[in-house]
Amino acid sequence: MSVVSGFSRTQVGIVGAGPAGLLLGHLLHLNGIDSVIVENRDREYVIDRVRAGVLEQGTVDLMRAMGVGGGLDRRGLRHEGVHISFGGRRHRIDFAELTGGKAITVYGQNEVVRDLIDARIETTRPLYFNAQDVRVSALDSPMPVIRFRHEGVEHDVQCDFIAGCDGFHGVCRPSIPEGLLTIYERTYPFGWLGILAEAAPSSDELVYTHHDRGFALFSMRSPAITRLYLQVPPDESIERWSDEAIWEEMLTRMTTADGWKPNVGRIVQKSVTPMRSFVAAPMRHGRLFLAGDAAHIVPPTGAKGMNLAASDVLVLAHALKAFYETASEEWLECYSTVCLRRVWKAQRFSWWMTTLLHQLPGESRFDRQRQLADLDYLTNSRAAMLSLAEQYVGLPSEVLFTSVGLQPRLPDPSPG
Ligand code: RFL
Ligand code: PHB
Repeated sequence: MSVVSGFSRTQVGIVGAGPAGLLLGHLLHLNGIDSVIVENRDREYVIDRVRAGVLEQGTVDLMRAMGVGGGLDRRGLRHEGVHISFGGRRHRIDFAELTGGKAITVYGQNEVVRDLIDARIETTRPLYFNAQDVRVSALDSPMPVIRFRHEGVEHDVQCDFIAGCDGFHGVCRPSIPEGLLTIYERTYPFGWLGILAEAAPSSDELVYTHHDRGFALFSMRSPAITRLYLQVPPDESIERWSDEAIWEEMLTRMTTADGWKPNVGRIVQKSVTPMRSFVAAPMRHGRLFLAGDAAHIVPPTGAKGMNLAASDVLVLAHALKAFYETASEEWLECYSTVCLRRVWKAQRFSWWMTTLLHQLPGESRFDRQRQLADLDYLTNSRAAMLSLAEQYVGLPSEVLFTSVGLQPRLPDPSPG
């Protein structure tokens, strides 16, 4: 039986403690803005979920400037390039040389979320895990409300604004009245089978492989853990894949003519993910602002999802800060427009990487030769390599760090 605990009040109610919600909460904290974060899963589940691994240069710079980059600086792996493999040969694209020193950092989303939860707890601002029956209402009034049950107690949080950071399957987007959102969607006729293996990475950088049997991706999480993906049918059952079958297929697709291949080790996690492109626009209804996967999904081939979540909340934090400091709603009004410019460029890039590298069922001989010509052009033209590099490391931010009171910081030099 639950009891009513009454009402509480906050400036910004945040639904979801993934990267978007936690980063937003901390940006607001650094600007003296109060928030309550409400998450429907438990802390371990949120941290253990295996997902993204690649952080753009701008996401790394943002976390560092926010004072939450310590783990990233100690355990993140800076990569100054990436390999594109096709026809049995690897071709390196040198990000640092092409973009004036920019790079990506491989640091698991688990670690990002763990670091942000620690930072939130240190602020002593409220963060509820395991919240049940989370609902949002009065979205187009000046005081929207988040309701939920926590440890048997009903909570009613009155907010100035609500940030819907509750991912693709959350409650915020479906709470917007029907007909107000335009949905843009594309599903792909394949998915990714992903594994984590106890094996030292055999390459210092990621390898994206185009192969007649389908796409494969070599990545990593640490000097002892390799992360690998295989293109599979979209509804593939993971039970159909024994560990031996996974390794055989990985090695068949990834081994190159010079003998490079991933190291084999014990598989400690495996799952299948469907692939879709999705945008809901506008990313705002009244006083509800959607951010991250709640508003858009990209196929993971461009490694953009978590990075887009970070750029959305940087724009949102800036808009909220401007509102509280000057009562101006100008930035809140253009939040969706500003975010969607970046979102659509990331959508285009992720779609392009996906269609460049995967086997498309039913493709014609013409399509196949065009794909190979695209790969040949990409790996031999400086202009094409630069285009990939500048998008992969991340296009410039829409909002300056200084506009949310942050100063750029150098990496933390302290060892391990
Ligand atoms: P999240 O991470 O889904 O967090 C949403 C949170 O909201 C909670 N929630 C609710 N809370 C309260 N009430 C409700 N009713 C709720 N419903 C849901 C959820 O439990 C969760 O904690 O969304 P957010 O914060 O927008 O972050 C987005 C990223 O998680 C996502 O875009 C990335 O993981 C995508 N992605 C990648 N992104 C990158 O930038 N680089 C990568 O290398 C990369 N690789 C990947 C990826 C995603 C993958 N999968 C599994 C989809 C690789 C893969 C395989
Ligand atoms: C990962 O390391 O999980 C990863 C890397 C690159 C991608 C997607 C996922 O494009």
